[in-house]
Amino acid sequence: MGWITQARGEGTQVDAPQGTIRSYAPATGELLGEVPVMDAERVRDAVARARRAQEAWALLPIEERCERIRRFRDEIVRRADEVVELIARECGKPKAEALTHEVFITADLATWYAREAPRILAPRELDLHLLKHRRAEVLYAPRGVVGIISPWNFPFVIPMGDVLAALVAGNGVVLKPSEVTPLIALKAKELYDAAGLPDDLFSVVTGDGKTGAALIDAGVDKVVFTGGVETGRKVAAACGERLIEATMELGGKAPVIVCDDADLERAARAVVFGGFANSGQVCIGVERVYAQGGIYDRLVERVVALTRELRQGDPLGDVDLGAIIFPPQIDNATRLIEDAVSRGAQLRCGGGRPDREGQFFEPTVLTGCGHDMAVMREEIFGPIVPIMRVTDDEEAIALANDSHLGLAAYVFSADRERARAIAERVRAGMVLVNDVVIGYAVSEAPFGGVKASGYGKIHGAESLRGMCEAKHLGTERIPMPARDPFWFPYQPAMVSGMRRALRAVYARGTLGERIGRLFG
Ligand code: TXE
Repeated sequence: MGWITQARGEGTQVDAPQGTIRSYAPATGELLGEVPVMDAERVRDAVARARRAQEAWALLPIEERCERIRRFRDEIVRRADEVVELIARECGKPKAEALTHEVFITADLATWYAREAPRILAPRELDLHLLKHRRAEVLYAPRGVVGIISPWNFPFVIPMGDVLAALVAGNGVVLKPSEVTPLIALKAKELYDAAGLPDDLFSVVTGDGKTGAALIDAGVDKVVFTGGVETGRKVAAACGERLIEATMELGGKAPVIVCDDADLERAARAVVFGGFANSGQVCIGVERVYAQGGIYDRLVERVVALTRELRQGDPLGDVDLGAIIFPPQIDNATRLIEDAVSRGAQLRCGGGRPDREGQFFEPTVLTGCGHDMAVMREEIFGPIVPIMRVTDDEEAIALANDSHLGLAAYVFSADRERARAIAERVRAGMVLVNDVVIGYAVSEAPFGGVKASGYGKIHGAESLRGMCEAKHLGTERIPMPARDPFWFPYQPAMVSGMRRALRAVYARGTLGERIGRLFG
């Protein structure tokens, strides 16, 4: 395997010729392809070409843009098997996940954006409560060129969800995929071209962090970044210096709170699925479990038993777990397990690399965990489920909120009101009751975190409007005289009239104030 790794996300390939990146299959070590590390000049050229193509694209009626996006979706659906196989090879996840978690959700996002964008981005007339002589509309104009920088763990659905939203809204797009999984982005561009969309409007620039930094520096009008918190800080700072609006989709540390009245079988299966899907490399994956005393022992027993049944192996085969995509994650998992065990955690299953070729790590369950352990505080982003016993709802909520991250959280209880009450108090961008991770597949719902998990939203109406500049267009309903009473010279009559109006309209209890409250 041709990787040496320094810090997170800065893996360097020992055997790639200068100026190129080689992509390997994490499950087999097979060389899948080689791409250039594009320099700042090539990035600037891609942005300039996108900007030229965007002028005509933005002039198309939105319904026409949506129809072109449907053709792109049709091409993705038609060649789904090809995409699924490449994701499984380059990303190492099972084909079942490549299909259901990546291709299927991308097709749904394209369909929902194409159907709803004409409504969501239509000019919106405001109902004015006071300045009745005016008319106010909100117009949604495309920003220009959107720069997208994406990670290696969902190398298709994450960038494509943002590419689709940006295109539908009338923008040009330049995508810089992760250096670990560049081929999938190039496959997406191939399908885009085959669908007959404007060539330069969407392009892919391959490379590493420097290429990503060059994209921010190339004059884009918006950045959508998905990645780790530390890299996110650098990207946010670079965007801040240039006053470029950025959507930051960063790390997660999703807690699962299992109340003692929860459906044991469903909660156990949710913990195993949420903790080990994509070998745990999921930003909204289950990263810590808080189980109340009345269910703790039975839950641990069931989670361990189900984990032992998981089939791990070649992602092209009939398996549940594939390979670890990025080598540093294996060292990270080992470190977290050793730290937890040294502080008293019990290793119940897994704990190391299975006896097989490739970058695999056994699905691992730790119990008797506590917040003094790194595994309960740091993003694992690997196949480890740490379980901690808690006393009651209050302790579970306090521990769930005791994190610098707040992307997703999950609550299991037979009592929906109880679960809802807990969910409302856990700080996260998405909280699901009696389910895990599926919220990402709700195309209508805005997705994004709080605290160090980032800011801004993808998916939903928020994503489409976020790809636009909102403009208040004010026009006159009743023409005002040339000598506007509110302009120069200020007349005493205007001032005294405003003093009377202030009291008549806003002083509590007056007729005006009551009417105001009546009509909201
Ligand atoms: O991220 P990295 P990775 C998070 C997940 C995990 C991380 C894994 O929680 O922490 O992503 O992805 C480019 N200027 N999410 O390791 O290292 C780099 O080349 C500009 C959260 O790939 O942060 C790559 O393309 N770009 C998410 C991208 O940044 C730079 C869902 C990400 O790299 C750069 C999925 C720089 N200085 C994963 N340095 C969510 N919240 O939805 C690197 N890059």
